[in-house]
Amino acid sequence: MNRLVIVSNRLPITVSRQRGELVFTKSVGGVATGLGSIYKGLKSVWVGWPGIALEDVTEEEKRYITGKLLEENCYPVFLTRKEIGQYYYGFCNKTIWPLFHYFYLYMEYEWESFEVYKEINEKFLEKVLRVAREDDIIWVHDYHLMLLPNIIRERLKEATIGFFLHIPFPTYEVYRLLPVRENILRGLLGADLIGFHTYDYALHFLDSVMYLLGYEHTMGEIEVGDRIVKVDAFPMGIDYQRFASGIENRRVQKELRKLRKLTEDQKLILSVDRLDYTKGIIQRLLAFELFLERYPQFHGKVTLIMVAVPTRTGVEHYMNLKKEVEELVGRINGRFGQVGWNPVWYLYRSVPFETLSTLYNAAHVALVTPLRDGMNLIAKEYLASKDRDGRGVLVLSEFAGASKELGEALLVNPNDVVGLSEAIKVALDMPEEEQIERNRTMQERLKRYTVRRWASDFMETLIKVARKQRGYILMRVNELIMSDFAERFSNAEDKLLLLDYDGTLVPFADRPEKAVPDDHLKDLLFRLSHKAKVVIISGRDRKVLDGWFSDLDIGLVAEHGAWVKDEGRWKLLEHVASDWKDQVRPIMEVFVDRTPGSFIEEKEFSIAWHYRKADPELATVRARELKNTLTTLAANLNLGIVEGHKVLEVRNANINKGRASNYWLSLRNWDFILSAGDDWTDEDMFAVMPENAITIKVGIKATKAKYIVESYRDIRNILSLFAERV
Ligand code: GDG
Repeated sequence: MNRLVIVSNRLPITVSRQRGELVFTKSVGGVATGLGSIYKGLKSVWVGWPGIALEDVTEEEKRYITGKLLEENCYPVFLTRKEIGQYYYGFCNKTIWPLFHYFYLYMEYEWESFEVYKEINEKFLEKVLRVAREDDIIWVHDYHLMLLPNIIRERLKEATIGFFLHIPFPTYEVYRLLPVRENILRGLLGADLIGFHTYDYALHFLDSVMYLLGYEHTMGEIEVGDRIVKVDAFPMGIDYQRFASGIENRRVQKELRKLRKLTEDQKLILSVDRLDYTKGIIQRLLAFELFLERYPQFHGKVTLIMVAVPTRTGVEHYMNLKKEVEELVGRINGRFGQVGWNPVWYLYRSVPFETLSTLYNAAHVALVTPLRDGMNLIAKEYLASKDRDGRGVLVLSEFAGASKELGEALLVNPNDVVGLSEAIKVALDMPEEEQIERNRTMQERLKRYTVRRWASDFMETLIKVARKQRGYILMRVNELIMSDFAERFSNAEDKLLLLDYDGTLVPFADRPEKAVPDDHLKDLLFRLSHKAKVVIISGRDRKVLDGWFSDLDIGLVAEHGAWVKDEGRWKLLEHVASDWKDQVRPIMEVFVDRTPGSFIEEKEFSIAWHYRKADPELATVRARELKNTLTTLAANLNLGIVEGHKVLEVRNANINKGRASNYWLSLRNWDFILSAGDDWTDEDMFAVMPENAITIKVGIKATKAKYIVESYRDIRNILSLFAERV
């Protein structure tokens, strides 16, 4: 197995100074807890910030820390106070964090902070370059290091790089507010695989890439220059057994007994989060207050235990939030509290695992109600802790990524304080059988899809993508291969060149009639026509092809093979009907009206709906709709629906470029054959080529061709080499 290099902002171990001494503790937070539980099992090393500022340690201490961390396979990246301020508190947590959680009014942007963000990403790069070996898999995590994949790629062209975002990726309309939106996308696209917690986030990302960089995707694969980048959802799981067996821990049992004694006839509601404005803590408290107001019968009978873990304490919004939360807790306790009963127990600190496990075990209800959350592991950990008897109610925000997997929870809109207060009531009243039934279904899922499974799924996919990438690299035509082609060309007697036109010999134009052959191409074809049989094999109609090429001595194929022009005469390959067009045309016209920018192109034996000028997102949906609408009709009339590059074409099923190619192949005993094309319709041509033919696909896509080139320019280069040969 390859070694894994994990790269994240924080190491799983945090170094701090307590009473003058250096202390090493486990880091809290989703990324550290999630990955921390697996990285030791895998053959892996970890690169990250140890949590202490460079100014706060002496040179000797720095060496000591480095040595200690190395024992745990951790490699520290040290940061100065100023760097932490501008990178971590600045760009990461004042710009990206609020924006990606839809708090765009909280977003502050300073270009200097982004400069420092870049520098820190480069610092991480230096460390990665020192640590990583060839064949390692590099897995970069989260929003602190979004430029890293691409800068690693610039230095290690062939590296296998994965990236996972632990927070939401917002919808394009929100993402586009970011001043450096293109830089971030380009940074991420350096990875081979980009993972998100949910499909929504993945789709938002793909949208942004399409709108801002113009790259389309097919089934989540984006073609970026000469590489493929895969985008997919991998919902992060937890270490299920660790939480399920928490109850077996002696300390947990002891704490549990103590807690039960204290709260004997009470129902306990639990909330645990970092004290962050995205977590919906204020709304939760307001809902609890309203609940107490509406249902006095619960006074003295229910307690909300609220663990709020300190986080980003230097940032203004966090300081304000803390104040607001504390005032609200005070108000609720002052308003409803009685001697011997405080409605809210507020713990502003991080608690040890045993206490967390005790609280999960004791709580009748867990209130997990973030306004936005990438995933939320607390919800999952709570359910796992209830493995033994299945009791307990999870109230979960529909804005947490986890809600996509935990549909049996009581799902709530955390902004609806009234609804939330009612959900608390429903949760407290829920019959035990119902609790168990709901929880068992969710527990089964969590047991299967653990954090280990999540990591192995991600890595497996990453390795697959990287392999495919290597496959493409092997298929790519380089200078050496080109000169071999030229050699074979000049040694042969009877040479056949079957060339698609749009996208293969010329770039795409926004309207088909604009893609007129330029002088250079005409000259090239002219020179080639004296050395080989040149055939343009196109989807265009006879008139257009004649208009462009009738002055050259070359063969033509029009309408994907309906017509062949050999020795100056057009012939039909066989009799084909075209009366079906009257049925298809009106349907397509409706789609033209509904999709601004799209248009119909009618040929003798086919009709095509072009959408390359339409809004890409709308057009993709419409293309799918149109295809569905036409499918039954097509089957009845023996028609084929062909998807080309931003075009949907309907034509007789038995006409295709394969049949047309056969016509030319059978004319002579060719000892050199080259065919080139760029879209689906050309695959029929590749399919009928004899074993010794050179087949070239333009663009990196799945193909039957043997070789790949990046653009029409490469095809012209190859043809020029042929033309120059004596
Ligand atoms: C980010 C995303 C995503 C918390 N307090 C204590 C404690 N924890 C542990 C929990 C849990 C983790 O920290 C918190 O994870 P979350 O998922 O709730 O939230 P974030 O820290 O915001 O994490 C989030 C996550 O990354 C993973 O991708 O789910 O959406 O925001 O594991 O157990 N552990 C202990 N004491 C505490 O006081 N021992």
